[in-house]
Amino acid sequence: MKSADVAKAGLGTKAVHAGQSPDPTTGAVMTPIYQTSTYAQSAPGVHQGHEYARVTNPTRTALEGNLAALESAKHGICFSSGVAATDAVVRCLRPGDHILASNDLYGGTYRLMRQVFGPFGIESDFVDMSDLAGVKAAMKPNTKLVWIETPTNPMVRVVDIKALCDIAHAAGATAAVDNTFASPILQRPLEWGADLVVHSTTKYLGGHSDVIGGAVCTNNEEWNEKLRFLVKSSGAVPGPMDCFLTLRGTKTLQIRIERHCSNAQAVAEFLEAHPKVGKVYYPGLPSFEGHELAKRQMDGFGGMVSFVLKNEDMEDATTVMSNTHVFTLAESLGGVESLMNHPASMTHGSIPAAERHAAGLSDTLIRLSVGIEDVSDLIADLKQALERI
Ligand code: P1T
Repeated sequence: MKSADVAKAGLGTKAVHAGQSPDPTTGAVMTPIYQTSTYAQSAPGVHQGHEYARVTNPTRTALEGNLAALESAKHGICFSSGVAATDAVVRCLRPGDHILASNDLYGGTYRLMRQVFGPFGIESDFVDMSDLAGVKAAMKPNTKLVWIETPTNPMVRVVDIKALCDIAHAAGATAAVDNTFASPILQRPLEWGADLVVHSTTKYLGGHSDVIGGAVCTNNEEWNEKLRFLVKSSGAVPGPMDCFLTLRGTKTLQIRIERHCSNAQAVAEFLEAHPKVGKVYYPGLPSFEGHELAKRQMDGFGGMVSFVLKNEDMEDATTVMSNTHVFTLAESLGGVESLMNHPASMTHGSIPAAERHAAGLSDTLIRLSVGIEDVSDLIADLKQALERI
């Protein structure tokens, strides 16, 4: 497709075509894996757009164009992991700057901000971003970055992107949204005023649990330049094979997300009706606090469901987590296969228990990444595991 036509097309079409066209030398329909570290120059400085593969690689360039199109962005910048993408954004701050972040967020993001950047003089505070007055009160004169996750990891809370971006901008801060849980099919934060969208492409974008990657998308020229400078200078780049796998993943993103959403809705409804289950966290449940906001801000409710048992007993929770056969107990999310995770000991173990508890994250919370299998098999699997307690 011509790029002008792709720009006007729907998200499903963009997912398949944006950033790519048949290879001009061979006609290959799929973007080749340009497995090279460097590019020939016919005279010093005379080349075909690529000099050295840390800086650019055609497979990565195709992926960057694809992700930018999906996020309504001019620029996409790819990194070797989601954490590397976050690292690059935070690295653009200076000692003495302050980050205000969500208190319900990926544990690795907390660890990076506090334990890696704290010693370099970058302060960070973590607050409940559904409390807009609390967010305003927590802003400091040196707040340079407001870090938003929605839906949050692991409690799938939905927070108001536009209202939070307005608060950030009124204070002259940059608003970044980690859009990993929603994917651009369900939510495009730049359209709500965010300056930066960050992804762990390891998750829904890659979609098959076979690659680690990250990306930042932006319409802001200054941020694009800063991040590209870091790509070149710090070098946390994905390899061409990883970019190819991610690009192959995004082609089916829209249909996978549809199935993730419908399966997750059914799983959440099953859990909510189950006598042994306590609170179920899923934006698609009318009983869930963020449901109305999710209806306005998102085009679907996503594939992530968390829950606690009614008795909040750790031994019982362990029994459930150790006895599923379709859900695999593992870190990560967003792949075609269903995963189950225990945030307190796995993905969020680096957040001190007191802070986890203050944010409402129970030690017995179980997080599900609902895959695209037959939903009857998923529900039967959870049912038999719950029957063991
Ligand atoms: O794993 P990596 O690609 O580096 O992505 C980090 C990351 C960033 N943002 C969010 C919202 C995430 O959930 C993650 C990674 N999360 C997990 C591995 C997990 O199981 O929650």
